[in-house]
Amino acid sequence: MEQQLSDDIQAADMPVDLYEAAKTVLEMNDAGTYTVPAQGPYPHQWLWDSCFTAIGLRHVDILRAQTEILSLLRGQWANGMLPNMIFSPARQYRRDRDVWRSWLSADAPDDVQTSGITQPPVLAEAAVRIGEKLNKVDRRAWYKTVFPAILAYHQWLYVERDPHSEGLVLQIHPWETGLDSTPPWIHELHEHQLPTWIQVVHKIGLDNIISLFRRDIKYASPSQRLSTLDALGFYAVQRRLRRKNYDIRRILSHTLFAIEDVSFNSIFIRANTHLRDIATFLKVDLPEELLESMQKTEAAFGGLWDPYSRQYYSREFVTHRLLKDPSIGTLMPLYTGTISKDRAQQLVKMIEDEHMFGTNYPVPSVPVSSEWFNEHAYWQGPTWVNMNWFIIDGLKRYGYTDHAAALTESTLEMVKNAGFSEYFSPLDGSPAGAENFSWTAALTIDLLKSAKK
Ligand code: 2M8
Repeated sequence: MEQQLSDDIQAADMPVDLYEAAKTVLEMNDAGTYTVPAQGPYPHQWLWDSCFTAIGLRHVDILRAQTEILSLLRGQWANGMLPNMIFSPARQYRRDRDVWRSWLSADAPDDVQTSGITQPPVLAEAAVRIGEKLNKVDRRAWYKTVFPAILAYHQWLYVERDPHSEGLVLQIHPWETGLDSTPPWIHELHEHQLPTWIQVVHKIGLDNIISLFRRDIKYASPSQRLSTLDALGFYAVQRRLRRKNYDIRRILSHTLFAIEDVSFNSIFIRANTHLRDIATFLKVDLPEELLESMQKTEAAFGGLWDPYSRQYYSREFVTHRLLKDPSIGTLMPLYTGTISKDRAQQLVKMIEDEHMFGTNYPVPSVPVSSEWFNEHAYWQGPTWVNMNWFIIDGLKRYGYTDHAAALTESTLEMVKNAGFSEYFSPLDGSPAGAENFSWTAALTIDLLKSAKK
């Protein structure tokens, strides 16, 4: 009650138009028990999108925020996996469901159709953020409801995605990182995973015809999306996973395309901390084996640091080779809260550097000095509000409150000027991608609320 009152007072001081406009976007994208990322290009439920949406919605309607999370759990597989997409059952999306054929795996749920891969584990963060808004009795009930699912999910990540018990978890498709076209992954895709048929299609210029069938470029300029060559590459990886019935042993038995992504693992470390906190609150013990794995992850994470360039990178699972195409992933360890103060300071220096991430509207998804940088090209340059949200949270926890406040302000200004776009140019803040994007709206609400704290 007390918390609710103080939030109401804060809401009174907010730029009402931005807050109200953000609420309207979420209402517009509300599909009943979940929120679609955007009308048109994204008609299904996505894993980390719903988590971000719930983080914003908790300020508006806590019950609806809880429903958003619970509707995600209906997609959980029997082995604990949470899929990155739960498909709309509408007739017109049959092709999307058929591409994945989740029914090929005995672990997939019977009543909903899903993808066969996951996305960054933001679920524990969303659960805790909702928990913060509840009184102790309601929080206990809430945690009791979601704890088994989060526990099963984290255990699955260790069992299937850390097969050698080395500590870091691997990803098997760029979509699992949420940063689809991020340079290190695209580089690897071209190195290991472009079958000859795709190269032939590209050579004879058939990609133009294939583009006609792409839903995403009906809603955004092709220059702001994945190239058709890369989209075909993604499709080839997905088809291979499907051929193996999403069985991880069969998938990993013959592949060089498995990466321990720095951004995913950063989010996982933070999520483990949240899971431990939830267990403490509920006074339940986490399995010893899981606690050991969590410790191992924090220790192994140091292996992603390159002392020469003083940056973090993702690495190949098989060879442990660091993938040194620079990207926003290098900053995500700030969000873990477990790296040293010295390393955090190195990362903050890069955020300040105008030749790297210190643009007019930070934080670019690729540093401006990189040959990959392109201000409007999907995950190869633009600023994304969800990434800023992670970085702001990390900056605060490492004591960089002024940096966090400045980044909050520039993010809100960008949204206020350009609307709730999917992403933005880090140079002039101009909008790109889909319009009326849910996580941009939801996290705007959260930033508006948190800016006062
Ligand atoms: C984008 O990814 C999907 C596939 O999962 C796509 O390209 O169609 C990414 O930006 C991802 O992070 C996001 O969750 C999804 C929906 O917003 O779109």
